Formats: sequence, C-alpha cells, structure tokens
Amino acid sequence: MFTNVIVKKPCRAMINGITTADLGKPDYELALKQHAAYIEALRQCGVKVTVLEADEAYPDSCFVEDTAVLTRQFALITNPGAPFRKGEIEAMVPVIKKFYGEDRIEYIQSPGTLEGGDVMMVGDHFYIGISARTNVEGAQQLIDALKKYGMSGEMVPLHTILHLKTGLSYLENNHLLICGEFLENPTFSKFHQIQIAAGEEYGANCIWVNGKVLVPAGYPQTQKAIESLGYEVLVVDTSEYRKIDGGLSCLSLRF
Ligand code: CIR
Repeated sequence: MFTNVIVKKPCRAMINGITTADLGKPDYELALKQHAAYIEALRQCGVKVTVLEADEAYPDSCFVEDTAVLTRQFALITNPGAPFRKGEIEAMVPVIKKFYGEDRIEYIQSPGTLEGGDVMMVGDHFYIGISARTNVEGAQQLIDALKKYGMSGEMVPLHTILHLKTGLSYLENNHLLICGEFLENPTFSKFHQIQIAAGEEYGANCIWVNGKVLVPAGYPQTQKAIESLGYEVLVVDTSEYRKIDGGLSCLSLRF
C-alpha cells in the first residue's frame, strides 16, 4: 500500500518539453486542469499528496518519477540520462529528505545514469530498463543499493521504447499490462499478462494505487480489460502530457 505521493505542477515551459511525439505543443491551461484532476484521483486512492510548485527552469520537471526511486526501505536519487533534465534532482533532494533519513538516501553517481521511468517495482524485486536514459552502470548501482537493503533487481534491455514503464505496468496480484517489444520477452512470461490492443499503446502506462488503477482517458479496451480483472478504474486525461512523451506514472512518485 502507498501512503504518500509527490507531484510537481507543470511549468509554462512544459510546452518545450522533450518529445518524440508528433502531436503538437501542449495547451498549458488544459495541462494544469488535467494535473489538478490527477491529484484528485490520487487523493481518492487514500494517499497524502505533496504538491511541489512549478519550476520554470526545467520544462520536463512535472515528470517527477524520473528523479527518484522510492522503496519501502530507502530512497534513491537518480541521475537522469537526458542532459537537460539532470538539474531536476537538486530540487528533489530536500523534498525526499522530509520522508527518508539521510542514512537511507542513495545516489546514482556518474557515469551511471538512471531515470525512474525505467524502474518497475514488483514487491521487493525491481526490473530496470536499459534505455537511452538509463545505462548499465546506473542500473548496477541501483541493484547494489537494493541488495544492501535486502531487495533485488535485474536489467531489461530496451530497444525502441522510451522507458520501461512506457510499455509495462504492474498492477499487483501478478497482473502485468504489456505491449510492444516486451511481449516476446521471457522475463515477463511468469506474469498474468494483459496485452494492450493495437493502437492503445499509450494506455500501457497505468498506475495501481491502493487497489484502484488510474488509466489514461481514451483507451477503452485497456480500461475494460483492467475493469474485468476486478479493479476500480479512475480515468484521468493526460492528453497534454502525452504530447511531450509523458504518461500517468511519470507524473508522480508513489511510496
Ligand atoms: C522526457 O523525455 O524526459 C519527458 N518529455 C517525458 C518523461 C516521461 N517520463 C516517464 O516516462 N517516466
């Protein structure tokens, strides 16, 4: 179960966030409304939401997930692989210190890079995507930290996808949303797989929060598949974040 969530309001500069999508610039006012609705949905899941103010220096800073990995035992401050995003961690350190003692905070050290979007938690085991943002050195540092606290991790090479959780979401109870390059990967064959329908790939990024599942608006087959597993679904529109490659999970740190 999660007790806390950290989010950060999008800044006006988000319209210049890093993107590979060809969907136009985000509408900032709409993005703000969607962010408020996202926070409301999280509150409905019974978590305390810490809302950080926008930081105009970093267009992608609303995607707080990439700046830290927060586990039951310790917090890890990442070193984002995207050069323009490295400075985002400075503002996160004092926030994380409010929740974790200094002796329980680890740091990814260069040349290691790691972004939280590449980390999927399944109980005490963590899958770590090796991507354009997370390298083997960064992943190994996380695995070493996990071992120190009695947990474990393994690396998953990515081929085309941005982050591991762009194409995978663990919904607890052995349920795994899965699409694209991961379908053939034997690493995930032990899970009960819910395959994302063609054309709904963005819907693969959902979040389980205390028994409920937040699902992006506009992916009806994905929504139905999750509902038929027995989960209460909360639909949240993230259309403006999708324009800068961001999904539901990227917008929060849940712990
Ligand atoms: C980026 O490219 O870094 C942002 N525009 C999107 C980050 C998405 N984060 C995530 O999937 N965890």
